[in-house]
Amino acid sequence: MDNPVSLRRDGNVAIITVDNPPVNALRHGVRKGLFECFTQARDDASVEAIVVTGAGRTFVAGADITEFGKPSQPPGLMDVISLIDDISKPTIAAVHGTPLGGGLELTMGCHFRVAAAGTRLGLPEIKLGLIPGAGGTQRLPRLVGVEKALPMILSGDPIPAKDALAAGLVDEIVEGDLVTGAVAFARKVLAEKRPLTRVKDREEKLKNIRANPQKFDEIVAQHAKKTRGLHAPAAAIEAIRMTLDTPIDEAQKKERELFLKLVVGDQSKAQRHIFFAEREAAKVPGIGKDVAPREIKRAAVIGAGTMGGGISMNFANVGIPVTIIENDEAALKRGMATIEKNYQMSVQRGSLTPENMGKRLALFNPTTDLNALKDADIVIEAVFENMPVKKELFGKIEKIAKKGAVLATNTSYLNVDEIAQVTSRVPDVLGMHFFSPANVMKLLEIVRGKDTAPDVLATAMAVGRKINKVPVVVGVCHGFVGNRMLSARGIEAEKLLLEGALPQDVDGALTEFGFPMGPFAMSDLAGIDVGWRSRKERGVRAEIADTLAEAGRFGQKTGKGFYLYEGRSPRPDPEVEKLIVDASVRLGVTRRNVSKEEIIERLIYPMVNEGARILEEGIATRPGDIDVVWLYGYGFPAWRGGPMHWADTVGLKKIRDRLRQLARESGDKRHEPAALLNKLADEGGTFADYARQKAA
Ligand code: 3H9
Repeated sequence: MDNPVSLRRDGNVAIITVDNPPVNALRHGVRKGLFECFTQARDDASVEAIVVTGAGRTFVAGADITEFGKPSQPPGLMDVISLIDDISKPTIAAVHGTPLGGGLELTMGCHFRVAAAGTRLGLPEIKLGLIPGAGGTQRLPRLVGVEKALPMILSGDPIPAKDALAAGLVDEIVEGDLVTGAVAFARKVLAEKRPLTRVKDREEKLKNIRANPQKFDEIVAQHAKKTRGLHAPAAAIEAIRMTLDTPIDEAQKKERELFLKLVVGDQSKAQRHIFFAEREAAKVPGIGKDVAPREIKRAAVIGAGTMGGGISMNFANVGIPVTIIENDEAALKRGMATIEKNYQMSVQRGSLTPENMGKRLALFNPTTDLNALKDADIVIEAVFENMPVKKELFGKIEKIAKKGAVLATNTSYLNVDEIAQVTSRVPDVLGMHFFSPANVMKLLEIVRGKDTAPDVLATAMAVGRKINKVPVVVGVCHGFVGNRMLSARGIEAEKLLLEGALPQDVDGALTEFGFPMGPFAMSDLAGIDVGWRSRKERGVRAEIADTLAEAGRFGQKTGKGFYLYEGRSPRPDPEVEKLIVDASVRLGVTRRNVSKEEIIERLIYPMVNEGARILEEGIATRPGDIDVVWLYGYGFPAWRGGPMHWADTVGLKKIRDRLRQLARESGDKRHEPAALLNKLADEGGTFADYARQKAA
């Protein structure tokens, strides 16, 4: 029997418990159960107060996201809240874990809120391309004021219970058993005959802003930063603005309309896709819950350069001691100085206390002695990207590392199986590919070797989560998922320059699309010399990038690359334009106007094609995994859902046909559509269909 909400009694107090694992989401059965239980408690004359709480790890964490886009079944959450609103007995929400979204809205329908210590409360709808749709935009400002509510709603970030108490969002923090504390609180309210003011009637915290409505725009200006191209933040601001002058019932209706418009929109669909894709990516075929990860108490990172330094910071940040190893003292010193500087910057920004900086630095063991890795449970190699160098190093590592240690390489392109082969413990070896800056970027590609042991893979996944990364398992191939697709994009970007576009045209089209930066600005940031060296090794040439590198224009670090730099901001350079035009002439290419639309098609369709090949070859498990890689590793806009989801919205037939045309016109075989893309295009299918069929 579907009975996710129950009612029990503690004397004169009714206790309503939501029990809908894992996060007590408000699916239809829960809303119905809440409606029935509140009605029953309201109508029972022997009940004098009502407590609502959640079983398991959290109070209600929001609406059930899987129900969005399906026909809604009454009662809606707003019906439940309206019912509670009209109850004249004290109603108390007793919350723990993460009361979020609709869950927090439910609590704001009650007269009072008590929270367990450690609770985090928030309205994260914005992260799903939505706004709170059950009164949140009206009630939160009434409880905490617009100054606090607006940033909470626009960021979607939850706040800890003690801040919620200080702000007036909760009335008491309960130490010890939550429900016992809530019942005691209810009795106190009854004994003291506290007035039962509904949240919807509280106007106190709005008085100030209503008297100075121009302050609203000042608050908006402080917080509405990264909203370019996004619909939800604008809607949230519009809804919150109504607290200034619109009666709450009318404002809630309008809020609902805004919510419903967003829910059917492409942006929210894309962001919901990412929410689930990220969680799916954590599930690795063949690695069930029965595969226990190995215990990781100490880490060692070899290489104190930009990557090694960033990687080791991740460990220290979560309290894991890390040995960082370099060849010589000078390089080690430089590496440690950079790490210290990075922490210092966090202290200056206020995101880290000097005390915690000290604690983190104390976890580092910098050394030039490779033998120091002998105590590490995980060893991550982050040295120069060169196969012979890595092989030689792994030969040494395996002689020193303790039995059972996970041996990882941070290679971004090389064959992990080949590296593993030089050791006598192939199953312990895998790739852990971090993205620069490694202490900031969320993505972690975990490269599963042909013979990597299941528990080694499970360990890498667990470590990834522990150090706050989004781990995605990928297979062995040149560049794995992210860089392999990036290279497809890079080749086209170069071609576009030769055909008529300038770096600022290409980068401009991509930033307008939603990327934080385009390929040429990115190249300047990473250093043009990096790709140049690797191409030289492989005997390939990128005409323009290589000409720039040969002229000593390495990008930001030399003040010149595809752009000119004063500080970090790029400026188009007439010299580069001349160099590009000369290259076109030299190669006999007639320059023409290249439209923004063509730039997007030429850059992203080949990525989609490469993504389809990656799926065919089993390098990625699901299209959603590829989307997660591109979102967290390369800044693909979340509201477009990643390249594969975006391709579905464009239409796979359209993409396939355009790729065919490109292949014909350019003679470039890489544009020939992948078999999977052809099949789906012929069937009128999508990558989402493919994912569903594969999962079934
Ligand atoms: C909303 O409330 C709109 C209202 O304003 C208006 C309504 C009218 N629904 O993340 P985890 C699943 S919008 C359905 O791994 P954690 C999740 O997919 C909603 N499913 O755990 C996963 O499934 P699986 C506002 C959900 O401990 C499992 O639960 N609320 C939902 O790391 C465990 O999740 C939010 O946006 C959901 N709402 O983190 C909160 N939430 O095991 C979204 C989770 O099959 N949720 N699942 O892969 C979260 O932020 C995190 O899940 C949470 C727990 C912090 C709660």
